[in-house]
Amino acid sequence: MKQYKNYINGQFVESQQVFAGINPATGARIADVHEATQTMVNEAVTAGQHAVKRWGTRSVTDRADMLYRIADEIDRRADDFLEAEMLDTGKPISLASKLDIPRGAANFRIFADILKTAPLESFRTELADGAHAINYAVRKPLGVVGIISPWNLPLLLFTWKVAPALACGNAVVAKPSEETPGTASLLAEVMQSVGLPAGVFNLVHGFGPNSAGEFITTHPDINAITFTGESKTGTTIMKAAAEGVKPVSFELGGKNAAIIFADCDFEKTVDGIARAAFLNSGQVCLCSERIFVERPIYDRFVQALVQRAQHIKLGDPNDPLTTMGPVISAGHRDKIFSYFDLARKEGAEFLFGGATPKFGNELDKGFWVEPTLIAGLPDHARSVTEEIFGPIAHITPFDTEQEVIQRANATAYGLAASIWTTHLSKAHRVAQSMNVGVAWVNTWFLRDLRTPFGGSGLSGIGREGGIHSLNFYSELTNVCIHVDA
Ligand code: NAD
Ligand code: 6OD
Repeated sequence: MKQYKNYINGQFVESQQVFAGINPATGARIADVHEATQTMVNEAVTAGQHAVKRWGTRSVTDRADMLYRIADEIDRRADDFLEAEMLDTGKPISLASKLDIPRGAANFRIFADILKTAPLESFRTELADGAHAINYAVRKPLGVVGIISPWNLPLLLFTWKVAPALACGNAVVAKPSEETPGTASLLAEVMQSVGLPAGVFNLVHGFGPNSAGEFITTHPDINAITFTGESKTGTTIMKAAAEGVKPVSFELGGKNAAIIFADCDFEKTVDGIARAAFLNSGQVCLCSERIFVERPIYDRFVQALVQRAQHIKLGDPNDPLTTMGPVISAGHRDKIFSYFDLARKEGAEFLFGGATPKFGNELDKGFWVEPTLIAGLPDHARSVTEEIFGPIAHITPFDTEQEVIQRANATAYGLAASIWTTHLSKAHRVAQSMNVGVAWVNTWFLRDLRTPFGGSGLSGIGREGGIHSLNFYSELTNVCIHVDA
């Protein structure tokens, strides 16, 4: 049985309280996870406070070199990371080997590059007497940053925050989801083996309320909180952060629209939408749960999308031909099925899926949901407005550009949208009218890590990525120097 321990002040720390790590593909117990106590979280914060005094004053070159070493070590241990990620999530090797693990390393490399090349602003102020002032900004660490991440892209989303926080000279106390502790634990081994000073990276395992999550967010000496997860959890964390007026960065839920115009490149669009609806069993915050198709191609598009869904291969995550894994847990599967029931009650037509696949082997004990496509619901139906976060999408026709912009924007979320058309001006017009953090045209989940990423409304607060991450994870001091005439 794997043992996933806490990593505090450079040491792996066991706990008396242990919970089970489960492989969602089979339901089998795969790990003992050592839950951090309040005392352990306090020790992690104290270690961070001491460590940041040295780490935060190291040169940019030194810190960047350390990040490159971390990236290289993740690459060297890619197979270990792959195994841990697949056991924790059940995601197929075809996905984890292409997306999650390479992005884990890339996050460190890219934020090292960004740190070394990011400009700092400088302004010259002309004064009436002929004198002038020179203003320039300097970047300083915030201190100890609390990082809390979800289970859907565990290594990718954990490192997406750890890397820039360390780049900016902070220490971190970081908690992965209780569902997916594996890759974060390996990352702690990487930090130790590359010689990151003790206390700079602290890992604590546990749950949210009355556990490590709450202990981090309510700790008075945590200087900032960065969180990815459900919008409701964001509300709770924001209340805790209000107590110390702490900066927060929130990447939350979505109910994203895909808009398909009749002039799209049909085959590429069907492929793109099948990916946007079902990648990672629909468990990507950016997935398209609302698909709008211009009426002249609606029937043909539905038929083609159903065909693509039929070709999705659920099964053994280690089989390179498998393209879809299970959902994360029995609880999450039940939530998704409760939405299937709701959709039926609301009058949805199930065009495809809606059930549990049968394998006739150990996978039958896992948490599986077929890719599912529904239609026929009004835009205000609960199953069309609430985030389900599973392999399900609702598809509906539209008639005009203005109508679809209004319908796509009629949501409390504002994370992402995709627009599929070959008409250049329409692409720009519609993309710019979306009330979202990211609008893709003729593609989906194509990431350049220098670009702003985040959401509006229930989808979050702030932007990370590139300079935006550096700005969140640093305190800027403006130095203003008077120069006599
Ligand atoms: P979640 O909110 O249940 O849990 C996320 C993390 O928060 C976990 O580590 C959990 O232990 C912790 N947590 C829970 N309650 C807490 C509390 N009271 N105090 C402190 N920590 C607490 O989310 P999840 O189910 O793990 O992830 C799925 C959700 O994440 C979906 O809503 C999805 O859209 C969202 N998500 C958003 C993005 C984005 O970039 N916008 C990315 C990935 C996932
Ligand atoms: O690609 C990223 O940087 C990112 N934050 C992706 C989020 C995916 C949501 O599940």
